[in-house]
Amino acid sequence: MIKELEEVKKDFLNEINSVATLKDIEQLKIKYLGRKGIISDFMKTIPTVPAEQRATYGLQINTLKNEFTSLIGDVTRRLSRGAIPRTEKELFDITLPGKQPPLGKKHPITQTIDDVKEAFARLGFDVAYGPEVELEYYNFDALNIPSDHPSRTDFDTFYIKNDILLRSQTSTVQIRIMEKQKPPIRIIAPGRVYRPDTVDARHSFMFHQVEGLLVDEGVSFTDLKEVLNQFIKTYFGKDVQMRFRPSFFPFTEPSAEVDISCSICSGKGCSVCSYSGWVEILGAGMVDPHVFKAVHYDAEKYTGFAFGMGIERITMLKYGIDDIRLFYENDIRFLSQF
Ligand code: 2U9
Repeated sequence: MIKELEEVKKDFLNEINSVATLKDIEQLKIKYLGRKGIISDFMKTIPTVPAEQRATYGLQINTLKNEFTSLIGDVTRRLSRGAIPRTEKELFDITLPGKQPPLGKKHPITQTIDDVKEAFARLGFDVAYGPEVELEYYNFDALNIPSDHPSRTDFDTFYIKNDILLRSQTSTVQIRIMEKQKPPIRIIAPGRVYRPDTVDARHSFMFHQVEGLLVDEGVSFTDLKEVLNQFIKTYFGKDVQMRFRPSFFPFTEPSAEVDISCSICSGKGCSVCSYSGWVEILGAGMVDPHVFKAVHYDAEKYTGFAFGMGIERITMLKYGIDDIRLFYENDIRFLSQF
């Protein structure tokens, strides 16, 4: 190869090695391969070369042109893939279709809490919250739970120290509200509660509850029944039936456990309802006068009702979920179905 062509090749290689953007490579291409570029200038000198050297000379220029074209192609592709930063203008292609960001959604437990809040908001209930680390007084004493009650032992309650524990029910919130406010009271208290149960398909050491409390003059058991009836119809559907069974809780008197017709088999009988057609969904009753005494309410003047239910439980019944652990495993395949 003649000396001038070797010089050109050396310059070209130096320059292409320091190229950083697509703009640089475009300029390099114009400089060497453009219509008025260096290679083109060499082409124009072919007729001036003696006839016997002309073919070799032409071939050398052409080889060089092919080499430059190929190298420019390589670097252009590398820069387009983003191996070397490109300018913002080069990155932005208005004609490309937009990217769909992956959209998250609410956890089914959060969704149920929202549904319950909405159902009770229609009936005039406010929402109240309180601490998960509680005093024994709010979790037991104020709720008329006797000092020898089995739920107070460390088989049923997580103690942090002496009289400080992880709340095992959200009733603590209602006591705290009643301490601060006079009737009328109409609240629901959703939140996490803790019990040292062995984890299985139906139990967890932490779950969610929502409890409700209504206190006013002249509140009767009939009011309780109709409030729960309204809630059940809103949450589970219009065709769901409700039934009350007598029960006992230290904080309500009289007390009841409430069943609904099985939402999985519509009461015909299935494994969820143990072929009885009914499933228990909550407990309820009229607030025991001892509880009113603890918060200095006049039990002669005021009456009230309270109820409590497990959020996981009602969610499982509504959607036919057979294992509580699914709520806590963060498996997107499960969570994305709701
Ligand atoms: C105050 C007075 C009374 C709340 C109530 C129940 C009945 C009940 C359980 C349902 C399933 C707990 O999650 S669960 O295991 N709850 O059966 N809860 S009455 O009674 C109250 C609350 C607050 C001041």
